[in-house]
Parts: sequence; C-alpha cells; structure tokens
Amino acid sequence: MSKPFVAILMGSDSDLDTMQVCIDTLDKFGIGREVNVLSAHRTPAAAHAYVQDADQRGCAVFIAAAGMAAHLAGTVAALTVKPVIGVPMEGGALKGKDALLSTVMMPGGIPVACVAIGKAGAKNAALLAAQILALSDTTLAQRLTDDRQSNAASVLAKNEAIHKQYSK
Ligand code: RP5
Repeated sequence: MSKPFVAILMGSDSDLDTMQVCIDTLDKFGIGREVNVLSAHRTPAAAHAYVQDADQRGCAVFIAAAGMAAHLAGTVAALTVKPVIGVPMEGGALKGKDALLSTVMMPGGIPVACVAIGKAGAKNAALLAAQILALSDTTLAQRLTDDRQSNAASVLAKNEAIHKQYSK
C-alpha cells in the first residue's frame, strides 16, 4: 500500500506565498505532500479529476486554499470522504472575510474543517493534517507533542526575558 500523503490545492499561484508555511510545516514533520494550483471556478474539470485520482492513490487529507468566493474546499469535500481542511485566503476587497464565510458555511452533509484566514490558517491546516495522520502513527504523534512542548518553552523563555527587562 502506498504511503498516505496530503494533497494541497490552491485556487491561484497568487496563494502560494501564504501557503508556503503550510508546505514547510508538512515538510518539517516529514509528511508527503502534493501541491497543485487548481480552481473550482477556473479549472473545474481538472480539479475534479485530480481529487478523484489523489483519493484513489492514497491521499489521506486534502487542504484547499482559496480566496474571494472560495468554493474550492467545498468542491473537494463534495468529491471525497477524506478529511478536507479549508484555508481562506486574505485578499480582495473584503480582506478574506468573503473567503472565510464561503469556506466555513458548508451545508450539512459535506463537512469542511475551516481554519483561520491567511498564514495562521495555512500553518494550522498543516498541523491539523499532521494530527489526523498521527492518529495511526505514534512516531508522528510524538513529534507533534515534542514540537508543542518546544514552542511552549520558547514562549516561556521570551516571557522571562521581557519580564526581566520591563519589570521594576
Ligand atoms: C481565488 O481568487 C484564488 O484562490 C485567489 O485567492 C483569488 C485571486 O486569484 P488571482 O486573480 O490572483 O489569480 O480563486
């Protein structure tokens, strides 16, 4: 059986700058990934074909990033029963609020796990995908636990430095 991987789809190459942190975070945990620019509106047939093919090849989690009228995550979710994480892009006249609502307000029956707008969401999408994969991978689960502890230690170190510098 092929190793499970994460499929990242983004609606435009203009989303890549935001989604780079998602790619980097998956790489940090050694998670296989495929990255695609495919749009629910501009390339619907190619998006449809890719999702069905990736699903059959062992994709474990789909991450779909799109801005404006962001229908990509919902479109992917309609085509698979694998978990789909939607990342609303921070752009356009409404600064991502349009994408947030388009991604999160799915009708009952077709779930999308929607994360935050922009880079925080892109990072969390990768971490959430890793947590899903870690349900059946104890090594990955331990790496996620270690990473969480190391992040907490770094915040506490910053607290100590700032506390010393600014407290009288
Ligand atoms: C969405 O429209 C894309 O995901 C992107 O966030 C936004 C703008 O796309 P471009 O006009 O920059 O290609 O479909």
